[in-house]
Amino acid sequence: MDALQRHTNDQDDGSPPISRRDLLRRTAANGAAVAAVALSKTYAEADNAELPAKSQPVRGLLYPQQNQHRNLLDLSGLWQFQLDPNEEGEAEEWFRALPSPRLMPVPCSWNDLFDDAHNYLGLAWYSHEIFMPSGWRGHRIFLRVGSATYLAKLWMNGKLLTEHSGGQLPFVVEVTESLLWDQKNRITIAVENKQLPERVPPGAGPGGGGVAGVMGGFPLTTYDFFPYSGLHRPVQLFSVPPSAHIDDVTVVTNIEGKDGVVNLTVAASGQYAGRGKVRLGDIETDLTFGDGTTNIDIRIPSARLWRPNDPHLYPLTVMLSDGPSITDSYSLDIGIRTIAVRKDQLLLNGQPIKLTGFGKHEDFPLSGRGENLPMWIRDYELLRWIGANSYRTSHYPYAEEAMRLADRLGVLVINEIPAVGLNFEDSAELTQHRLTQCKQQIKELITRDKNHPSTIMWNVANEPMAGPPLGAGQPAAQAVEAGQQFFRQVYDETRRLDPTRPITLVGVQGGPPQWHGIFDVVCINRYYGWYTHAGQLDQAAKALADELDQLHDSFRKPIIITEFGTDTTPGAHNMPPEMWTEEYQVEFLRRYLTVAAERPFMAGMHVWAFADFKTGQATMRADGMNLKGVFTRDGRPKMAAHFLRTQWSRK
Ligand code: GCB
Repeated sequence: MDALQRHTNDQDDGSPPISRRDLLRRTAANGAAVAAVALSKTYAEADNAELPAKSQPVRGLLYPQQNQHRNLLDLSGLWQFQLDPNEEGEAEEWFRALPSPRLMPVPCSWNDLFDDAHNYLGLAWYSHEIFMPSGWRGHRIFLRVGSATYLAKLWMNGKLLTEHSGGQLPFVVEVTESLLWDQKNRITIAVENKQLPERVPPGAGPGGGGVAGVMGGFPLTTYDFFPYSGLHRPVQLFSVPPSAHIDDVTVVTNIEGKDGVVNLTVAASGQYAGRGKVRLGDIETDLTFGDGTTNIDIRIPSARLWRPNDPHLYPLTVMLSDGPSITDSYSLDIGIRTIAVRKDQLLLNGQPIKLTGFGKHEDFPLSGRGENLPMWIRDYELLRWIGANSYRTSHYPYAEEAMRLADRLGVLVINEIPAVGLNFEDSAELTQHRLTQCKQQIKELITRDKNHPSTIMWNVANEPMAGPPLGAGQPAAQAVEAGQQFFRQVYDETRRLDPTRPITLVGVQGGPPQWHGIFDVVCINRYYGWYTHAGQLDQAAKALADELDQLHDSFRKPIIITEFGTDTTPGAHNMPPEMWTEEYQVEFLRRYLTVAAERPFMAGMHVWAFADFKTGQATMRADGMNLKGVFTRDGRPKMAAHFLRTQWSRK
């Protein structure tokens, strides 16, 4: 272990170590005044803010659907919108009507549509009127917000109904009693995206809060992607029957010989103790509920297993019944597959699998982080074209439609909570708040995505730190220990919530290796040849190879490189390859793939990144962009994309 640390801390290229924190200090000279103001403002506000430490209840987060028993209204479209920099909206009752609204699409980020909203991270209001036909009367009606980044407060007809914190996961609230029939009803959602130290991801602040401005950027964040804000996923209204309804469905699949065994748990509302049915493919069987739940095993003889080259889905319908009549039903498509770790191998359906693919972002011009179905369809097409079988939802949960598509198209997903920018040198108090939120986020994510066969692993953090990254100093012992205790608890909670999938943590270059010992798979991000060993790919490849061997010796677990890549200006060329050129990106990727191919314990290689993406303005980020994509932001291939295709294409 010591040898490993020593190695990553050595700079054998003769260049001085780069610390991103130092970089901030050096490069933020121009932006220093702005940054200082932003820091003291956000931190002062944080002092007064109510810390969102209380755990929020998670009910079932089933994706809403329409059928004989359920209604569904998608409220996507143009909403009214108003920034509230002075935070006067609540006192002035903007939940009744916005005083001077403009139009804003939902889903969408607010940042790219109006210049005054571009870098805005404060409070903003969304308002929308819907007509409620009395045809829905007699049902229970819920409002579901797919994601509101970061903190949301929701009013219906002027009445505050709920709050939610955490930017990328849905929340649901019952609105039945607040609705007016055959009239217009006003929904108001206040959304706020301050970068506060006690949040996850943490904002930058004096006395704590990650590495302030990882890239020395503006807006100031602890992470390297643009802090897009707003209602990023659809808002939906749905109804369920008034008596009992299906609240949650949990599917766990196993393989016995040639058979698939589907373990099904159904939760119904209100201690339901009646009967039900389940249909899986052409198998139908009765269910008996007690105290609102039922559990059953269903065997599918000679099952067609779900896998990337044949992502077969079986239709599953769960029903509640009252005598011969069905009173509620819910359908989903399930895949029968297993995912496991055996020694240093990752096994899909009992067979070793190697992940090929990328870290991605939800990022596109104008729509920002808003759910963008054309982007998703094109991204999956490009993944198919290039021969990738997987990606990671860096650095937050992605849209539910993206997860549903992954099931259908046979793409494997490492599913990540928004825990990016954690730094265990911060105070114990901040760490405790973040722990509460990480546990809440993993709970909400598992509740939302547990039935997707495409999700093969949970990732609980990206690049947590215990001191400077990239070998710019030894991790601090106390911080390493604080992280150890933190991740032990997050691991145990994740394992309690999902006993089936491997759990991982994505480690930063130069970070403490010990934390990997807690997890099932070792995932690491490495930038030898970019942030260190700049321009020296032979030395970079050697450093990588040595570290991988040491990690394998230490842990004997599967290893995945979840990030490796170089910023590359599209159209920049040079011989011999130099940094920022397309040739350099190709040569860098070639070295890494070669090193991995020589090591049978390598379970996957995810290039950083799938496409160029927007980040804060910074000296190290040309054009406010991270250019490590192998595709441009609009999906045009760089040379590296063609190179990867020759390596990965399914033959
Ligand atoms: C990382 C981060 C990622 C950054 C990337 C980079 O290690 O996980 O969010 O974008 O490095 O390009 O520096």
